[in-house]
Amino acid sequence: MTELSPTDAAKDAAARAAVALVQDGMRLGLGTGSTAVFMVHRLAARIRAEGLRLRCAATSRATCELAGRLGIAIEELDEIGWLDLTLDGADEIDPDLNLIKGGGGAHLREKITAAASDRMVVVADPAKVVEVLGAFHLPVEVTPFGVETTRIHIQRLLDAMGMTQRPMLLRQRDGAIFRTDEGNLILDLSLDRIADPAALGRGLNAIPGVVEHGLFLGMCHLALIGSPDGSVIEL
Ligand code: ABF
Repeated sequence: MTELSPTDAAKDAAARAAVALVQDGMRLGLGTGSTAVFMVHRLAARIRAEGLRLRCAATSRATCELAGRLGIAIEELDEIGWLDLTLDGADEIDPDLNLIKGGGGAHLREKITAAASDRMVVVADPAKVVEVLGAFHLPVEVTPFGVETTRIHIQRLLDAMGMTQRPMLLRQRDGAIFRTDEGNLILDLSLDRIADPAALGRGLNAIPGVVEHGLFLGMCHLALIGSPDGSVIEL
């Protein structure tokens, strides 16, 4: 195995600790992102070594394809119905285990999957741990229909909350407009500091055209923070 960078070693340590929570017969939600990639690899190794019998749902096409390549059978969430445990990454984790997720544009399926789970465990490197959410951009998934009016509604909400800034349409590296797995668009909010995440979440949820946002409040039961030396801190 090639030498991992300190950040990747931390991600892999968190992923290994999360996979150790998996018990034979569990119904699992598999997250998205680079830390989740380490988790899927570690899970595949355990399945091969121990013959674990699991039912797994993926939170994105990318995770579904990776799991398939590694021999993990993936089912639709609706085929499984309910999950015992979802293992996923995050962009920011605050002291109350509130999260910003969705940097990869997968937060709608991630939130549906986490909400259909008895437990949600997040895996991350130390850079994700923050005192206050907001330094990482907050993605808001919106319908293509009426996106400009939805942007106006969001701007008015932010103005009212003293967080004036212009939501930006997420684009791919080639400049094309990013589309989520559902074909929706992402408006990114660079808020720097979110003093009241619950109020912002309620405000966004009330805007027609907003499909889902990347604030995961009160959903995470445990955060596993890996270190480059292979140790893991539980939050
Ligand atoms: C996914 O993983 C996203 O919701 C989140 O933005 C991302 C974190 O990515 P990484 O693990 O690559 O830092 O769960």
